[in-house]
Amino acid sequence: MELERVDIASKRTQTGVDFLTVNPKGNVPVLELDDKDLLTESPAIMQYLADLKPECELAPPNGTMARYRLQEWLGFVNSDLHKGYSPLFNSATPELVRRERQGALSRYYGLLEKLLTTQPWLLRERFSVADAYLFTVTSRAPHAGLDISRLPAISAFQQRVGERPHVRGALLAEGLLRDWLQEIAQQPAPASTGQSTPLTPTRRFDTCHPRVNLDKYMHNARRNTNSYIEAAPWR
Ligand SMILES: N[C@@H](CCC(=O)N[C@@H](CS)C(=O)NCC(=O)O)C(=O)O
Repeated sequence: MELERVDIASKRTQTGVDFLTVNPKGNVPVLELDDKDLLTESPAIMQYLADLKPECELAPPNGTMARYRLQEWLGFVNSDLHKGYSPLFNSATPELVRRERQGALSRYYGLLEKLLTTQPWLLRERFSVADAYLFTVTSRAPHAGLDISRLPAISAFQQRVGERPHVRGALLAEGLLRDWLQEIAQQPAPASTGQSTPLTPTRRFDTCHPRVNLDKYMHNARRNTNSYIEAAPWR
């Protein structure tokens, strides 16, 4: 899988392409398939990727009630949370609108706080792409004037997702864990045991404060996600 970054403001990709010729809607993410077909809209992209690797169980099988539950959550995270944040990152947004948006998001997070006090994941015992999506949008909270540190279940959820090796791998691949890597590099080398040392950090990193905003990137992926996963050093 290749990644191509997009500057949202200028609508230019890192290779100089006018992004509006790729996605006339002007939004990231976009998934480009081997046959050059393009898929847009986060919930569709996430389900497509999950279905490419059903053995990873990141989405319940199509046609089951659990799959509709997943779509219910993806719809909520997409239209109520994700798009709820958008005006908070626009300097032209009037203060009244900003406060209204923050209020709506706080109310939604209050509901999620209650839910995540009784179950670890949105689909109860099963981690899914909806959790990954919730994690990503919630990482923006501190940058949008929302204090989620007073919500212990949400904070624990962020930590739980952020500690998953493949989530770390994805953040690393996106260049979002620079500070964490510097921290690791400054630690004394572990005594040699003759075995290779797994890339397992001993410290918690703060997933709520990404140094780079994920939204600046267009995810321009090839159908063969194997190469991306297999080349990853964190496996
Ligand atoms: N409905 C789209 C919305 C995605 C979206 O809003 N992306 C934002 C970044 S988080 C974007 O590209 N905004 C373009 C802009 O602000 O001009 C989806 O779910 O993929």
